[in-house]
Amino acid sequence: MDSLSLTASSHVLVLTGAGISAESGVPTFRDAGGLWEGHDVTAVASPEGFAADPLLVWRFYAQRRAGMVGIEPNAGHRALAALEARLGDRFLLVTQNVDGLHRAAGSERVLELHGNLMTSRCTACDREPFADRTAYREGVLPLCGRCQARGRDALLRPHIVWFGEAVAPGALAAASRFMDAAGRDLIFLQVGTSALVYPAAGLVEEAGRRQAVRWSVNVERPANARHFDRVVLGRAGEILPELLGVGP
Ligand code: BV8
Repeated sequence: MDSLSLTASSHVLVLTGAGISAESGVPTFRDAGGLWEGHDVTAVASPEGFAADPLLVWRFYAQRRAGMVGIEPNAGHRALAALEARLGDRFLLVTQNVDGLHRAAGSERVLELHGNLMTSRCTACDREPFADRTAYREGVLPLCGRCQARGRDALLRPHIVWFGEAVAPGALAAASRFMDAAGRDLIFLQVGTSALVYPAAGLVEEAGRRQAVRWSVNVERPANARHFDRVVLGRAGEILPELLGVGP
């Protein structure tokens, strides 16, 4: 079985997608039975869709919040947390996932590129995004309490990056700084993503420009497979513990 063969100066940058949460029971987006099935993506994951039908969008995200009850991290999440514990600031995890499972597994050096499912923000005032696990009832349009106190009705929205919206500010810059600091000791590991969404799917190319060793772990070949040195096919929860040398 492969292993990343880490040295005392290896820096590991990881990008994860929905596939790493699949073994925890969280549906992916584009697999059979996935989240996008039966949904027009732009209707539920774009600012235009939210403006046109906020009830539909809140139903989509409320269902996903409700679906997270009882969901636990799996061996794949735990393996990445164990590697971070070993490497410290020579490890950085960028995730496209909004499910919070990396932090639940103990990862701390996590950049949530596409936001967080259990966080809401106001569409009008400058209130900071806030933790919100409420799976709003069907037909309820959540309003901002602070705006209401000022006599205004303003919608809350999920603190999620939708298509056409900029990803989490500073996240890509932080990933680039990490790659700069790694120099020739950079290993890039992509796990559980179809690699169809940018700018996340472009990270491997930036790593390649820095002569990184690039690994992909995925059930199927990702769309950007050509950019990788090693494409390991399989389930993240089974492969990562051994690949990262952290055991089950
Ligand atoms: C932006 C909402 C600009 C969150 C999502 C080039 C550069 C920049 C942008 C673009 C570009 N080209 C096109 C664009 C526009 C667009 C884009 O990429 N479109 C694509 C579809 C062509 N990008 C954007 O709009 C981004 N914004 O760039 O804005 C800008 C700049 C400045 C100012 C203003 C604007 C925003 C992208 C974020 C969009 N939000 N969803 C949510 O609801 O969760 S994207 C959505 O797809 C999710 O966030 C998800 O994270 C993401 C990727 O999906 P995956 O995670 O890969 O999941 P998927 O189901 O596809 O695949 C799962 C994989 O796992 C499969 O391969 C499967 O085989 C595998 N698997 C399954 N089980 C396992 C497994 N692998 C291992 N083990 C298992 N057990």
